[in-house]
Amino acid sequence: MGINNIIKAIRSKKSKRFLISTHRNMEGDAIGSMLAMAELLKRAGKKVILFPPEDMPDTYKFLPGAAKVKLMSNIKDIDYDVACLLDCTDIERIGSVKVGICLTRPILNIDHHISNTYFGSINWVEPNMSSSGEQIYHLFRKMSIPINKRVALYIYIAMLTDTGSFRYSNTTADTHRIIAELMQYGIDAVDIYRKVYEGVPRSSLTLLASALSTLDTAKNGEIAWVHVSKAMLSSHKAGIEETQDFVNFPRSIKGVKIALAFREARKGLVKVSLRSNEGVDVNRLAKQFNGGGHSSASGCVLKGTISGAEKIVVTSAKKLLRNST
Ligand SMILES: [Mn+2]
Repeated sequence: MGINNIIKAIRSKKSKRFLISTHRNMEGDAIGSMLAMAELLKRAGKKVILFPPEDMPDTYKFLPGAAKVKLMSNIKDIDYDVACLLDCTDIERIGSVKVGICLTRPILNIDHHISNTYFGSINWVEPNMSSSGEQIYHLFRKMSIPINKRVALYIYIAMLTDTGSFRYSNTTADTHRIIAELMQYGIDAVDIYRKVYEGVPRSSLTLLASALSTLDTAKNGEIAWVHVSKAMLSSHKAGIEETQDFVNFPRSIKGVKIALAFREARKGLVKVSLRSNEGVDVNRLAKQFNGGGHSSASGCVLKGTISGAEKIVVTSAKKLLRNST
């Protein structure tokens, strides 16, 4: 089992210094898992080097220990024994900090994406778990390291955000059991919800209004999508990170099986978010375009224009629905 091999690697006397990293565009799971893993390793008597692919996003700066999540200035020549990569489908997802990872040293790959490429020297992949944070919870329990309020908060944030506040299909009975347990450490769910999801800039809402006006559908309303162009971003003075959840709006329409959001990251590069209802496997769709993720939530990147990307992905989405009914 993956978890046992991970524990063995952590306990090994030869492994003293651990480097921890995660994917770019860090969200709640990436950040929560990284901080929780750092606590676990420290309490197991290890030295920890936090090695994030970017600076801490503003939303999560309220977390204790947030100040330590900073992109290092010299990402090369980092001295460590074992690298621990969290919530990453493949090693490319850590972005430019990859140059700091020495491929001859062990890599622990802890992830919950079905599309994981098993890039590590030790791989622990749990597609049935809600989040990498949930995996770290099991590490604490299995290693008999007590959880405290701070760790409970990190894991709570990871599970809250990756399940879309316990709405997505990765929300299981185990998810709720673990959350109930974490709340006993004094988690203030109302306060966290407000900090993570609200307090959005005005620009996010005006941009959303404009994105919603691009709503289009196909196949009798079973496929629905919106887009955000570079021009829309600049006219609302908004950043692309403010559009991460936009795909949930077409997804919420009655009868929609596949929802898409096309976001122009820069000229000639379109990020596509794919979501599904009723068990449709959009990971298969994302894979056709060298992307991946989970069966009900995936992503891919296409070169070209937004309208070009819409045409080709919607055509494939229609085919997927035709073949799955
Ligand atoms: Mn995750």
